[in-house]
Amino acid sequence: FGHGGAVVWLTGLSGSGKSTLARALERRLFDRGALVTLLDGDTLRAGLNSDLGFSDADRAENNRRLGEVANLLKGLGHVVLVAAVSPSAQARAQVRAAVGPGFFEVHVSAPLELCEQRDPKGLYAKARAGEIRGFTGIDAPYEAPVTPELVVETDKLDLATGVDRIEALLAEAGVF
Ligand code: GGZ
Repeated sequence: FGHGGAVVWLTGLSGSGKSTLARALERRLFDRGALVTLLDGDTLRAGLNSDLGFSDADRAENNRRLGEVANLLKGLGHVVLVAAVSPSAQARAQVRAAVGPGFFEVHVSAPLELCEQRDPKGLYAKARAGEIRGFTGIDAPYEAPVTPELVVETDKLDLATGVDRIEALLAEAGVF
């Protein structure tokens, strides 16, 4: 995939563990000498994507932009980790097509009930109270990947094992 570049796209519910996995994987790959960049959907909404909300169209545009930035960095040899809810299968398929070879879709999965228990930012509580509308898993859909490159079940695996699985996926593909 060019100079070792790849895009690892972490999709899953809010609270499923995408950011936690991505940060741990970033550290692991960095320590092994990879050029690695983490693009967190939530973080990039503060700047690049500050004009976007959570309608289907805005989420698709958010995911498209994340994909474009990831693809640019991939071309420079980065292993790009993207953590975004990315609930639309079609939006993810479009990113996959835009990136081409070297795209790895990882479903970071945990039961909704567990994500809701974790509720690190109190957003599920707000969604249940009707203070947030269109919250993924509550009153907006999440389309789980049908054929992702990998599923990491964060309710069953500890963090290190989840990171191991993604590292193994990349190693098998000859990325890093
Ligand atoms: C889903 C929302 C919403 C709604 C705010 N639905 O767990 P978090 O807090 O840190 O991650 C979620 C983040 C989702 O942004 P993404 O850019 O990853 O989403 S998407 O790919 O769908 O564009 C959550 C918070 O923003 N958040 N409102 N309505 N998540």
